[in-house]
Amino acid sequence: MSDLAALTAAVESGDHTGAAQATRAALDAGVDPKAVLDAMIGAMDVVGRKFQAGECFVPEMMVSARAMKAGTEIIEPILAESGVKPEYRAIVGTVEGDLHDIGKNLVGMMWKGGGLEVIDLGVNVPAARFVDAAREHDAHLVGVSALLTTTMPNMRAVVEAVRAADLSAKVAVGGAPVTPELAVQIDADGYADDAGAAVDLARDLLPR
Ligand code: B1M
Repeated sequence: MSDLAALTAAVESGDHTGAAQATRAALDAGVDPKAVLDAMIGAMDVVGRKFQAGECFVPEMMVSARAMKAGTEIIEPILAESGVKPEYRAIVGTVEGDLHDIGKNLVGMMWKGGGLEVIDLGVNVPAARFVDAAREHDAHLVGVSALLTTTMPNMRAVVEAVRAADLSAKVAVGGAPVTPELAVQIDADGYADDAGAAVDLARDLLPR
């Protein structure tokens, strides 16, 4: 079995030790860190489809998420190695009511890799906390993630709170159920489909 296949299998089965070992083995073998990340994202997709089909349940999703984290913790410093002092600051968080953090963590990781300083507020973040943090850190960008159709509308409150506070920070949104149309409807400054696209979006939104 190739290292990437072993990694996929480890994330799917929730084997965090195996995921860490396979990640290290793939990197040692010279596999591109982005390909390693993509293998884990693909595995989480499989877990999500199984959950939807009633073939696995919340505990299985949790152990898979833990296995993916074991892999991403190894990749993060490599992706973040830019050696350049960050010119811009970004706040990231998962919207209020939502506990999913893997996608948000990846966006934060990729933004760091793209040269931004990133302040991660975690999950279940109320709109007022995004605003307080953006003000406190004089942030240029606020990134909001949502994974549930039920919490996605809470992103509107973040956009509104940022505008009401008269902050100049741009607001970027994303997450599996979020669409470019929704981003326009809630007056966000931009939408990105995945963590790679979030880097391009940040470059578009921030002045050079
Ligand atoms: Co949850 N869950 N979950 N879950 N979970 C989903 C999202 C779901 C689609 C599964 C399914 O039914 N197929 C479904 C939502 C259905 C819906 O709303 N329509 C669901 C559900 C229902 C639930 C619960 C309600 C289940 C329950 O309790 N009955 C519950 C809700 C808890 C809550 O939040 N209040 C719940 C709980 C959980 C766990 C805690 C067990 C666990 C999360 C653990 C964790 O995050 N630490 C979990 C997991 C793991 C998933 C799935 C399987 C995987 C999510 C994930 O991490 N994907 C998920 C199914 C799926 O998405 N396939 C599912 C990998 C990650 C890399 O992708 O987060 O989409 P994603 O991020 C992507 C892009 O979306 C984008 O970039 C990333 C990729 O590069 N992106 C951004 C994300 N944020 C961005 C921000 C940006 C730009 C891009 O700009 C700022």
